[in-house]
Amino acid sequence: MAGLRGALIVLEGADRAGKSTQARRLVEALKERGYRTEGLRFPERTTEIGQLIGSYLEKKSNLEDHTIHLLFSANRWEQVPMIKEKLRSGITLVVDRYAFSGVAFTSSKENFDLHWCKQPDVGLPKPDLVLFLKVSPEVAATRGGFGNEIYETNSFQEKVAKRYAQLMDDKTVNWKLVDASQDIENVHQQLKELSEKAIDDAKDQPIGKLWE
Ligand code: Z5A
Ligand code: MG
Repeated sequence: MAGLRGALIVLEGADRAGKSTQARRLVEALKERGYRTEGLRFPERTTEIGQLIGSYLEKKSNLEDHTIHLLFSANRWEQVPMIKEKLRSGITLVVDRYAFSGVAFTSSKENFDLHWCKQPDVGLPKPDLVLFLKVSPEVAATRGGFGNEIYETNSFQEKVAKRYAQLMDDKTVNWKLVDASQDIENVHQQLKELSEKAIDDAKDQPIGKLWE
């Protein structure tokens, strides 16, 4: 409908929680229900900045910890004009990881605090809904082992889980926790329901600014 904007819907959660699987299914289901919907992911590895990030994650290059944090954030900011344009034209965006991943991962490193980590992402388009897929490390382990990327170790992922929990205490963000240890279809149905409500709630609201 002309004049009504789309919603910004983000999926977050631990390694192998099913974010990418669910993001794909959600985009398709929302389209079938008649919502103009597109998917995005972060990191977006195809841009010049994204290629630097990809090389770091694959351990092909080493980047200083503040530097890689800022590159992850820059990789989001470079997409902001496109994100705003799509939302304003009525397209709903389903995003696989966003600033919350950025903060949870870097702040799990030595000598980084949550406050510093949030600053580069302050003012990004604020998600209308953040779906947190919660899964225990034991259940995640049944979905295959870790890959070979830099953060894929048990000890680091445990720290990340604690940082996510701290971020979820922030009630200015519309977090919805979903039990992602259920089967794919059950999780999908819940995400679809929550998303349709968010689309309806957001359609005549201005786009917010994250952490401002
Ligand atoms: N990172 C960062 O440091 N800073 C940032 O700002 C950002 C990211 C944005 C790359 O991310 C890394 O970058 C990541 C965070 C960091 N490091 N780590 N870890 P990525 O998004 O590219 O990571 P990934 O490789 O896609 O993995 P993932 O996202 O952790 O997995 P997932 O998307 O949540 O899971 P999936 O691929 O959908 O599913 C995993 C498997 O489980 C697959 O075989 C599915 O078929 C299966 N699956 C899924 N759901 C189920 C259910 N419900 N039951 C049974 N099996 C299931
Ligand atoms: Mg994924």
